[in-house]
Amino acid sequence: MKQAMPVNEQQLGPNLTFYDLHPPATDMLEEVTRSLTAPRPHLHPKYFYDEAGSRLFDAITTTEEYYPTRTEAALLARYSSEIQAQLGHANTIAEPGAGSCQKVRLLLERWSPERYMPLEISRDCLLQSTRQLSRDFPEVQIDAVCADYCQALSLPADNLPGGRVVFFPGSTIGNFDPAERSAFLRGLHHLAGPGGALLIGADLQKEASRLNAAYNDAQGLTAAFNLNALHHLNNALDCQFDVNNMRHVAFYNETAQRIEMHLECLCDQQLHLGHHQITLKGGTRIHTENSYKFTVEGFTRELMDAGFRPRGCWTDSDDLFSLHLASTD
Ligand code: AVJ
Repeated sequence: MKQAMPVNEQQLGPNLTFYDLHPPATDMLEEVTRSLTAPRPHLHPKYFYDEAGSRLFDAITTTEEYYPTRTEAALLARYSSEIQAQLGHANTIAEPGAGSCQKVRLLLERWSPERYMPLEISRDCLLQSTRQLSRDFPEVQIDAVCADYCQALSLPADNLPGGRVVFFPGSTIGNFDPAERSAFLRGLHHLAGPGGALLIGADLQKEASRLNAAYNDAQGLTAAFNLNALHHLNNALDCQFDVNNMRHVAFYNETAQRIEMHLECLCDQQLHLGHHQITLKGGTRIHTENSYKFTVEGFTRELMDAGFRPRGCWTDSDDLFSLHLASTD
């Protein structure tokens, strides 16, 4: 196993410990330059989530068209005890990419685990959300881990008792391409450890019209969310995107079974990337996100291929969304 780097451990409250795994600062300029000058220009979906972007995402989840968040929340509320019964003793809930730690509250209330371990790359976001959480749940020990969860899936797991439940809601798994997905699911298997389990949300395939509407809401919030990635780059790198001359494009690619989001240049765009200037021709599309849609059978198969044993699957009456429970052994 990889040798853990020195962990800065801080006691921030009676039930709140902060482990700083020093996620390496990525060179944003270098990464963005490489992806915008690639044969197919693209941007990683993480660039959506600056402060404004996180707020826009929250707003999207309240629109009529965007069904995943509320459907998953209803499934969790309805089946939490059934899921818990399948789990045996869930001593620890671990959540990669926990963000504001909102969704887990229902599980903390109903399952009363001993420990909650959010992993989150944004130090500020993690500190803020776990400070509040530790007050609201004084009986839960919170081990907040500041880490890039893609790199840290093997980390402070070692000294914790078995029976970790990894919680990965929201169909975030849909952002990964098939090959990345299988590697990532194996990482989650490792994080859950012996005697552990995975509770994961997966958005389901359905009529294209419904999917297209969910990513083209009438209020234009998804468009604003997509375009906000450019504001984020302008603010962070001063690359001078003319955002008013960029257009949100989102559609269901039925062959690949994914929503694709792009940003299309309505005219030539002169960009400043450090010392370099690049031009994106009018009509160029920057690919900003894939959101894969699954079948229950297909996703169950992927879980098995990653070494999990499926323990249960719950869907809503319209088969919009699925929650999967799988154990590591
Ligand atoms: C957070 C990745 C699950 O794919 O539906 C929402 C992001 N993008 N609207 C999704 C998103 C546009 C969302 N995930």
